[in-house]
Amino acid sequence: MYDVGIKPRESAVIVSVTRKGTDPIVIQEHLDELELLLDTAGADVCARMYQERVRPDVATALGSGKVAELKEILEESNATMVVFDDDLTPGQVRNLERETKVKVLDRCGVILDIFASRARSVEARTQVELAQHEYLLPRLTRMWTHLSKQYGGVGTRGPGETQIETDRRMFRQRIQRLKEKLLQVETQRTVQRASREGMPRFALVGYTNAGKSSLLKALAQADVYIENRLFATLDTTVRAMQLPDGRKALLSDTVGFIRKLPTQLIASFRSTLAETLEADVLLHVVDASNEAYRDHVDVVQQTLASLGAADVPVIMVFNKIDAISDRHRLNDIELEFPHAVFVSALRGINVNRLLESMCQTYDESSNVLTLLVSYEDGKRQHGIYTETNVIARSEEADGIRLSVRVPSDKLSSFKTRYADLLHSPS
Ligand SMILES: Nc1nc2c(ncn2[C@@H]2O[C@H](COP(=O)(O)OP(=O)(O)OP(=O)(O)O)[C@@H](O)[C@H]2O)c(=O)[nH]1
Ligand SMILES: [Mg+2]
Repeated sequence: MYDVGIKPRESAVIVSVTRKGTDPIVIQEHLDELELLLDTAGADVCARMYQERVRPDVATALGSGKVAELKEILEESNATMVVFDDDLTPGQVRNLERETKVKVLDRCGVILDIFASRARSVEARTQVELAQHEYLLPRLTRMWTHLSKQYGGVGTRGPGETQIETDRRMFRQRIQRLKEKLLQVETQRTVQRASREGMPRFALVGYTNAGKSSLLKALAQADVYIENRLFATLDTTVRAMQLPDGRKALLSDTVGFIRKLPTQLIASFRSTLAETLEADVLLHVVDASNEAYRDHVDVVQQTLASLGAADVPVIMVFNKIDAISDRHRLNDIELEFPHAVFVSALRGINVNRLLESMCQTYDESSNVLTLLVSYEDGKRQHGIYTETNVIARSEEADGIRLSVRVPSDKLSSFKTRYADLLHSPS
């Protein structure tokens, strides 16, 4: 895979260009998060700066005065790169690099770097590599200038246009091949998925580091990777678990979301996410101890909507309540989210209450039908058992009465095919 640019324990200056009138607290929160991202990528932050502008400068994002200030900061520090919290155009990166003589990255570049170093499974690696190629394609000039700097020393000119054209062609071919490879993996997954049908399915979603994997561990007693870093999880994990009434269910844990998650990443992770989002109920996990929890909730809701999952029933789960000392904070959240469940995955607080809520939400949200099938019709009995979740069965004079739960996406087709057996619940 390509290295977007960060070497372990480099030092960076971070920059934010914001619209006029942005709340300074919000700016600092965003820069805090960028600092955390850089820490995860392996770099330290030695200085931060921001500028409010009506709109970012077309050539250098920052105004010329601020660029001069940035150069001074760079001279006085040992920083080897500048990282912008905002998306930069390839042109802005080039101009800024020429001015500052250090590497210039944007937030997307950093997130891609983290994903690249953390992806483990073949699928995640392919997805990340695809996203990187899509991101780098318009920026190839810059990358090659980097390479020539790295290998040819400062001052060497970038490669000629012919070289860049050849590389662009190579990138396009590679993108094509990666897309084909992903399609193959997806087909395999559809086959695996079919064998899991019928069980209630829950999916953990939420901002990165909210505690999704910790909840998977608490709910399904699964041994999963948990770390106080962003994007600890990149591969989707599905675990079987037991609901309080004894039913078996499936619970999945997947990659977390973040503000400005690169569109290239959302696009290439779409199929993994789509599988997760086909769940009957989503558990939206929020780190209630984070000052910016409200923004996190918005980001996750927007991301879910952009993935077409806005209509899936959701349980709001506010996690890390053990780490909140301010009782008012909890009261505020309770007022705004009256149906939310407050838990601590780490301490096991209220896990049982969450399990109850999962049962209840699933039952309320799913579609229960009653069917009467004749004793002789073994074929259709078999069909019903494979396609639905049978909740109750009673043998009666005129046939077998079955109460079944049908996944929402299959409901209308199921009703059409079994119309003659449908019975109003008695
Ligand atoms: N105090 C406290 N810390 C928690 C709790 N739940 C999780 N954590 C910590 O929060 C950090 C992140 O937990 P994870 O479970 O890895 O979070 P995640 O949502 O899976 O994060 P990503 O996979 O990186 O998106 C870890 O250091 C956990 O130990 C909790 O209830 N209380
Ligand atoms: Mg995780």
